[in-house]
Amino acid sequence: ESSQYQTITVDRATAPRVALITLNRPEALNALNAELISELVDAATTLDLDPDVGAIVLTGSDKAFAAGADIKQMQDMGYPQTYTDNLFAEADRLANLRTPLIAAVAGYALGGGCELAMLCDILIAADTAVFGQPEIKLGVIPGIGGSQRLARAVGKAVAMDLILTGRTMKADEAKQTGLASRVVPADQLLPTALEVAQTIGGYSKPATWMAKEAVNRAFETSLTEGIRFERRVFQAGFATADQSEGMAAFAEKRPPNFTHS
Ligand code: CO8
Repeated sequence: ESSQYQTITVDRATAPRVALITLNRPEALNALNAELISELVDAATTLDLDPDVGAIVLTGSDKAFAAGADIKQMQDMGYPQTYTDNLFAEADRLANLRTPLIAAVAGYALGGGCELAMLCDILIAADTAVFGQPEIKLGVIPGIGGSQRLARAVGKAVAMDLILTGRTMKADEAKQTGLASRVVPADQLLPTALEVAQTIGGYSKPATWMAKEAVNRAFETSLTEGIRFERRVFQAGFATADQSEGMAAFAEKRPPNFTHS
């Protein structure tokens, strides 16, 4: 299945209802070029429509999740080309997937690499992870949502500090500031991320999609509107077979048999 791609691999056999996407441009520390973004969007949007996929893990190598957008590909570009190509706008489609997406980050997650990790719903870091938005050192600024998502994830002071100085932060600071939800030893990164994905994939698919949609709403609207939205989606959950099954299973003291419907 993964053979159709040059810059990523896709593995469906790691755990039930889980898909693993691995960035695979080792010669450039997984720097994001147009081809990689296209392939990643193609793979992820295909998996998003697959009824047998309940969660997607996105990872890189031990050395780098991704060391940024591909600087060599960008260096000779001018404004007309970045504008008409809408450089990296395709990546926004990853944020619109409905399937939960888990970033498993080891090594460098810099610039576009950090932004790609922040596009995901859950970020799990190896103790080797290094995060940063060093674009300022190249004379530019983040361009795949970094200024917005980092500020929402860690707050204004830390986001300004990272984006204006270009300094990096290690896994422990990422955990402490709320960018990462967990930090694990490097050899536990993939097992942990796959286990999290398998757990999510085992729950009712409509429920996990609704939960993700509701949390994301918190970043798009007022508290009152967000709560109103949550209540409607919560109530809609009572139209699913999985709600009847989940609650019956609890009452009958047995594991639920979700049909993802
Ligand atoms: N782009 C292209 N090639 C890269 C990149 C990159 N971002 N990062 C590393 N590489 C390449 C290196 O050039 C090198 O290639 P070669 O072997 O041919 O010389 C190879 O990967 C290995 O890298 P290093 O030899 O540098 O490895 P080190 O272990 O010495 O250093 C670092 C690792 C510290 C990660 C270093 O590679 C580095 O600083 N990389 C650049 C990090 C960076 O600045 N990232 C931000 C990029 S800008 C960005 O992401 C903007 C996003 C939004 C753009 C929107 C535009 C409109």
